[in-house]
Amino acid sequence: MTKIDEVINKFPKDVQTVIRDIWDSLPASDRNSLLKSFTDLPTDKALLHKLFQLARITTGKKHSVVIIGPANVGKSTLYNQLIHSKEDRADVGPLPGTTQVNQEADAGLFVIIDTPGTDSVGNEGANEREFALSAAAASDVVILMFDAIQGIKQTELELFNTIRALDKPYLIAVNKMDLVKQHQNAVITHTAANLQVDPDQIIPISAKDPKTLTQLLLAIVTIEPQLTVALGQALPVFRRSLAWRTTVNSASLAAAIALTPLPVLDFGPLVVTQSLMVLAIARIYNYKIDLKRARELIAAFGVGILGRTLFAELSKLGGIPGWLLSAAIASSVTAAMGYAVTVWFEKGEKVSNESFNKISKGITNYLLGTLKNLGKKKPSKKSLQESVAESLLELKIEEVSPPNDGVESPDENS
Ligand SMILES: Nc1nc2c(ncn2[C@@H]2O[C@H](COP(=O)(O)OP(=O)(O)OP(=O)(O)O)[C@@H](O)[C@H]2O)c(=O)[nH]1
Ligand SMILES: [Mg+2]
Repeated sequence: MTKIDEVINKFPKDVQTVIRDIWDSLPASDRNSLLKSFTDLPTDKALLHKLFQLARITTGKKHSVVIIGPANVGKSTLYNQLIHSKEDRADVGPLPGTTQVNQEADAGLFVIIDTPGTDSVGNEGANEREFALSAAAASDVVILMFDAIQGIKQTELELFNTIRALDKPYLIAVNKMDLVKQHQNAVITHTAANLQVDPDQIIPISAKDPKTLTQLLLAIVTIEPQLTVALGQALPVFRRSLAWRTTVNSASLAAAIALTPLPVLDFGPLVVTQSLMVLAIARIYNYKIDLKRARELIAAFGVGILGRTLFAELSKLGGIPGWLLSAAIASSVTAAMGYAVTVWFEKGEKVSNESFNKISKGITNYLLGTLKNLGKKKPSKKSLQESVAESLLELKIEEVSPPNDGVESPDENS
């Protein structure tokens, strides 16, 4: 344990306990393999922190998401969409005040909490408000819900300010958008103006219709990456986009790692990043694999060799700064890896090595194109990471690799 203590002690005091918790919750076999890789981990704290965040995805630590808002806005309806077991269903009704106490239920790896409306009157109303606000104070993420028709009045504004003062991640959802049809944009603009936030911060939903919840769920993932896995398990229709987001996070981290001038591509931190990505995607698809298996999968695609070949090939062309080349390659092979394991877990098909090489090369070229605007000078890790993430989120894999191209069945070559 000495080595891990050394690593943990590098962090600010207040995050040390969190990291210790995560570490302690990892199975012993994973701890041992990770410990081996720590020998050549970067000493950069931000990168380490990011790695631990990814590691957290692979552990079972439960987070809580609370839904809070005025009475009758549709909180319990949304809650019912997210819970795992029908037995936990909340009562929904047309009259305000249907929910009178907090209720919580399992939604995969995270817990979702439904609360009473915060704007009922009288002693009972005050109690209900208290229940709701204390749940918000105790949870990891707050979904603040308003009603498209009711809009934002003084009480809604006060509630918003109270939640904002908690200083924790929150999302603003406006529900019942189905009722305002052609006025949707106006509702969003008005709500944003009344709350004095950017219209992008307003997430329109119709809690009755699960198809309208993608943006909300992806927003939760963005503020709490640890919840990715949980959402994937709870709601299979979102698995592919969650897996891609996990891939993008890992691939942009890989780019930042590759900025450090070290023998490119198969040194510890990159492999750790890729392994954690594979574990996270496996968890999204409800497969339980260990770190050893994740590494075998990565090795099966020949990621290290491919990276070196690409590097040698592209540096011959000249004109591309070394840092840019290694960042683009580290990132693209990681992204291709994420794509390939997603196909594997989703369809049970192994992308052929030929096709994998083509995809990696395609993404490398794509990134070399989009990252040009960073200039010739080596950027900071943070801005590189952001640019890579932004580019990859816009990437359509089919554009760098034709669909149904070179897919083998898993038993031919596994
Ligand atoms: N049209 C429409 N109606 C909805 C939607 N979501 C919920 N409702 C309706 O709104 C009413 C209130 O829904 P609930 O989920 O009980 O609302 P709540 O916020 O939990 O209400 P309280 O528990 O009283 O605070 C019900 O009649 C729901 O069917 C939606 O997306 N569109
Ligand atoms: Mg309710």
